[in-house]
Amino acid sequence: MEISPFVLGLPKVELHVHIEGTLEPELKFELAQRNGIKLPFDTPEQVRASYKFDDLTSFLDAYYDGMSVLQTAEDFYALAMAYFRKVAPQNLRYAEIFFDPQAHTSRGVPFNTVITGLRRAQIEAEQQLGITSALIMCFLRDFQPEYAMATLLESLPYRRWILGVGLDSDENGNPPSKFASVFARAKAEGYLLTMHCDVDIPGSIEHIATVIKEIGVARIDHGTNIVEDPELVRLIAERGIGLTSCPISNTWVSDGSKVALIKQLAGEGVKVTVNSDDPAYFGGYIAENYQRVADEGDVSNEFLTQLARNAVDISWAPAVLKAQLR
Ligand code: ES4
Ligand code: ZN
Repeated sequence: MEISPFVLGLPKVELHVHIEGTLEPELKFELAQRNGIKLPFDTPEQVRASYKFDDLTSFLDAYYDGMSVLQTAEDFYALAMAYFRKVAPQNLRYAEIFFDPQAHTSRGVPFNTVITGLRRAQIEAEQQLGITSALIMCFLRDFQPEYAMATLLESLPYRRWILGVGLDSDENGNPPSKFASVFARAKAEGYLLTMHCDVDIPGSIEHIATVIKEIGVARIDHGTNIVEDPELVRLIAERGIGLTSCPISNTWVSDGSKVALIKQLAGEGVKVTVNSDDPAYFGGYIAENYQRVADEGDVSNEFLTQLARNAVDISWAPAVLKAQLR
């Protein structure tokens, strides 16, 4: 994909990227070698060729399998540093980055290992690349809420390094209501709240209503099918609850890019944003996702600027930083 000079130069904010989803095949091989792990592929090209997803399940299988190479704090540092180096030339200024601690603690990698590695990369990226970032801890919704609660309690000593909490993984059969008490506790502990509401899944619109009216989230990850309920659209526009849409990701795990819905929602006053989700798996970082909107949506540069501005507005950056990002 050709990135236009305008898209490349646009100062960007990323609000929906899973750090584990930035693991490129080359780094996967390097870490496997370092840790003495045998991968079921011979080359990074073979790994990349295997990334052909028909749905969320086929993606999540590859995503969780790939994480086996992440063992030490050094590995998590390398993962995050590679991400920052990749997006620095795309003029990424600020990122709120998801991480999935349970995808690691469930296979015996301590929480402390994960977060100290990521944290070191964040500090270095700020000093060396001028990218400020924050972490959002995601709970895996296909595990029991008790495990999410235990993870929440385990995170408390690292409270100052974590801005908020989210909910990801397979939403089918795992509605937001299942995690209401975990999110209530997270809120009481001072965490900001967001949740994935995937598009094109059964019950999605009810899930969106729950996260807005009962959980009280500040943002919704994906959620563009909120258009099905104009009353909810009005509500989020009024409250400034933003959406973090991921066009290229949506082409792989849902029914299309949702660029038309991004345009519609922006037109209705919703703070909708463009993000990358799992760029190493879906083949597009932040700039490629903006370019996808530009190419498919036939939109003006002013519109793209508005999307970037929306991301600053709905970000959880401190006011001083927000002012700089604008
Ligand atoms: C994810 Cl695309 C997607 N959907 C749900 N959970 C996820 N975690 C990482 N990528
Ligand atoms: Zn996501």
